Amino acid sequence: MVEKARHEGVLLLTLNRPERLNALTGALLDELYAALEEAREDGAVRALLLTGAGRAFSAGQDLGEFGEEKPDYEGHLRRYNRVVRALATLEKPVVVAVNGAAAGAGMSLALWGDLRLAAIGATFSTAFVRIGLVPDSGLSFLLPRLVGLAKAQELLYLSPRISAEEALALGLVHRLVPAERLLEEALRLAQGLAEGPTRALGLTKKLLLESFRLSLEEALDLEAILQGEAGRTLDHEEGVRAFREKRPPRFQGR
Ligand code: LHQ
Repeated sequence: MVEKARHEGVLLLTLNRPERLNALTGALLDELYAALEEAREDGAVRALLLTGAGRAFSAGQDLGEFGEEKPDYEGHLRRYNRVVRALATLEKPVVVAVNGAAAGAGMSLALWGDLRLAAIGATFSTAFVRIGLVPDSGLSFLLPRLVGLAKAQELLYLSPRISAEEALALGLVHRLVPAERLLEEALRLAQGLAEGPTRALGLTKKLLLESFRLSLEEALDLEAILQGEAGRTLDHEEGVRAFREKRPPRFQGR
């Protein structure tokens, strides 16, 4: 259900239930979580790429998973939340390639990518209110921060299905790519990041996330601490050496 492939320093994860538009089940979420934890532990993985198989990225929660049973959504959301925490706190760059429809929690997951590409023809819908639910998987946190409160209100209250072009204009994605070149472009981007100064990239990601809850004073202090850490890496030494020698750096992720 989650296909894993290695491309040098990139771990490519593909949501692979194309017959159900990669709708999310507890089992799929658990597999995704395990793969993310593996990526965290494995020093050879220096960037992650997440995409979907078939014509959708993900239709969100599999609405058929619970059958007639009254589900315990609060309990079920723990499985979503640990995936979201794993993506948000993975100190390695995450590229998301949105290959088709991203709806509900599928949209939330897509937005947790640090750099997001979409195929021309991909669509985004928050979907939650359409079925009488509230946004989850961090969407209520992330959406106003990405697009501002006014747009977040529109996307959440009215749940329009928006095009890749609109998503680009809103800043939901960073780049659009013709569908047939999406994976290739996303891999190229992820490979470039995997050859980058992994600690500096990971710590930058941490600073951005922390910035949402810190005062200016606290943010300045945290920058100083993490700059101390980045300054002690071999990659920083190499970056400065390469600059002086007027050549491209060869970062090792250490
Ligand atoms: C589906 C689904 C689906 C099952 C399409 N499940 N079959 C977290 C935890 C706790 C509580 C609940 O919520 C959450 C988070 C959430 O994610 S809630 C939001 C759940 N997702 C949705 O409400 C989205 C529903 N789907 C759609 O809006 C559309 O299907 C999208 C925009 C994804 C794709 O549209 P189309 O390309 O026009 O495809 P389609 O609508 O014709 O769907 C194709 C098939 O896939 C169809 O089945 P069928 O047997 O008729 O061919 C759909 O029923 C099925 N499908 N989404 N989430």
